[in-house]
Amino acid sequence: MRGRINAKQGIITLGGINEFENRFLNADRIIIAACGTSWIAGLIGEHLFEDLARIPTEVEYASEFRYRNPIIKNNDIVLAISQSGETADTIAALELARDRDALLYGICNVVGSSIARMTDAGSYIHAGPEIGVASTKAFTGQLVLLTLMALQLARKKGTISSSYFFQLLNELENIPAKVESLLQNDAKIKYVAQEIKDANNALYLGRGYNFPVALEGALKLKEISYIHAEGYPAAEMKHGPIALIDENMPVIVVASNDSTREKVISNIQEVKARKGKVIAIIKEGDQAIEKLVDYAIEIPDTEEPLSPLLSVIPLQLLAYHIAILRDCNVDQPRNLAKSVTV
Ligand code: F1P
Repeated sequence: MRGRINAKQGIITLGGINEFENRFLNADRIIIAACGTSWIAGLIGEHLFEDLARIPTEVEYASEFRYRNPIIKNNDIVLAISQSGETADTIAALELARDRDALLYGICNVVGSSIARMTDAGSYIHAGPEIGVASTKAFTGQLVLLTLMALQLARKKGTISSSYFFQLLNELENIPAKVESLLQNDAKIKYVAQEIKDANNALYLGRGYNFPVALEGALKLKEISYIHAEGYPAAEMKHGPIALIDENMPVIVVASNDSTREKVISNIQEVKARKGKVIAIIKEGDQAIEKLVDYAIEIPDTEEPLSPLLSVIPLQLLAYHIAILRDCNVDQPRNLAKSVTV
C-alpha cells in the first residue's frame, strides 16, 4: 500500500503504518534498533514519538541489543533504521525480535534490501544512492520519515492539537527553502573550518532535540577528517569532558532552540571561562549568543521537532570542509565500509 501526504488537507498516510494501524496505536513501546548515523536518527525518533505521539520509545545500538537478552513483548514494535538495509547487527536485532513476536518495521533507503524484505512492514526514504560512505542525505530522509510517522500517529491518537499538527506539517513543507537559505552560509562555514582544521580533538554539545545533532556532528568529523570528536548532552559536560577544555579545544555548540537556550548559554559561558574556542549554531538574529562566541553560524528559525533537519547541515558542511582542507578523501574514508555486513 502506498503512502500519501497532503499538507493542506492534513493527510499523512504512510502505507506501512496503515497496514498495522491498530498495532501502532496500541503499542506498549517502540524499540528502535540501528547502527551509526541511523542510530542517531533513532534518538531523534525517540523524541518525536514520545513528544508528539506519546508512545514510550527506546533506542538501542543494534550491535549491543543482540548480546543482552533484551525483554521484547508481542505488543512492542521493533523499528530498524538502516540506510543500506544490509547492516549485519541490525539484521541480527530483527531476527531476535521476530522470535519474540514483536511487529518488525523497517526504515530503509535501498529498495528490496535484506531489512526491507524481512520486516512485516516499512517505509522507504527514497533518498537515492549515497555516493559517499558517510551517511548524510539518508540521515535527513530518515528524520523526515520519522517525523511523518510521529505526526500520523499523533493525529490518530489525538495527542497533539489539530492546529499544532497543521503547523508542523506546513512547516515541514518550508524546510527545503530554509535549507537553501542556510546553504548561503557555506563560505562562513569554510572559514571556520580553516580556523579549526588543525585541532586534535573537538567537543560537540547540544540539548533536547539538538543533543543527537551534536552526536552526528562529532561522528561526521571523526569519519571523514579523522579528528577525534565527542558529542555530549550539554549538561553532561560538567561530569567529565570539562576537564579537557583549553584554548586548543574547539567546542561546537548547537544552540538554535528556544526551549534550551538559557541553559546552553550558561554552558557556553563555562567553556569561555576555560578559554575554549566556541563555534555556535544559532537561530538567525540571535545576537546575544553571537556576541558570546568566537564564531556563530546562523540557521533559519523553525519548529523545534523539525530543527535537526536544519541544524545538522552546518555540522555536515563543517566536517566536509575540514576533511578537504586536511586532504582526506571525503567519499571513501579510510577503514570505513558503506555497509557493515559482517
Ligand atoms: C550504518 C553505518 C552508517 C555509516 C557507515 C557504516 O549503516 O554506521 O551510518 O555512515 O556507512 O554504517 P546503515 O545500517 O544505515 O546502512
